[in-house]
Amino acid sequence: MKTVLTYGTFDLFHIGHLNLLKRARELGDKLIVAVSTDEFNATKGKTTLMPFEHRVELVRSVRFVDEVIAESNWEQKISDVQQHKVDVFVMGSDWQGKFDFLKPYCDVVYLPRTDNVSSTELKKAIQVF
Ligand code: C2G
Repeated sequence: MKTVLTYGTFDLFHIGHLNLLKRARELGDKLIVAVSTDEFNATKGKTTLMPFEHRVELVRSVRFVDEVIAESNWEQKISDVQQHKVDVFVMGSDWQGKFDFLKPYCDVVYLPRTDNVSSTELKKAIQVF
């Protein structure tokens, strides 16, 4: 059993998120997704249109997501990797190198982002209507 772990906010769940999760899942047999809590986002000065519970439910509904956990701080990744016996940690390429400290614990893979879509762009587009 090869376990993959990734983290994200997943606000306004879109094709870029889906592509990332799909490719992450293809790197193993089980995909765990950590979704950032509203409180953790507040510490990053980040607001989301969707509350944590909605973002969790949307990610959990993706057929190739096996488990969803909460991301409530920056420090939990090593213990998450150890607790869930993670083999592969995956993030989009906008995080290239930022999580290399996990390399002693598991493989670290950065996947190319999907072009021309982001939660920020979608928010701007929605405001126009
Ligand atoms: N992503 C992507 N292509 C896009 C948009 C996002 O591949 N067009 C990827 C990001 O690289 C990330 C994942 O989808 O790996 C989730 O993106 P966000 O919800 O924006 O996550 P972020 O706010 O970067 O939170 O501790 C890490 C943080 O929780 C990451």
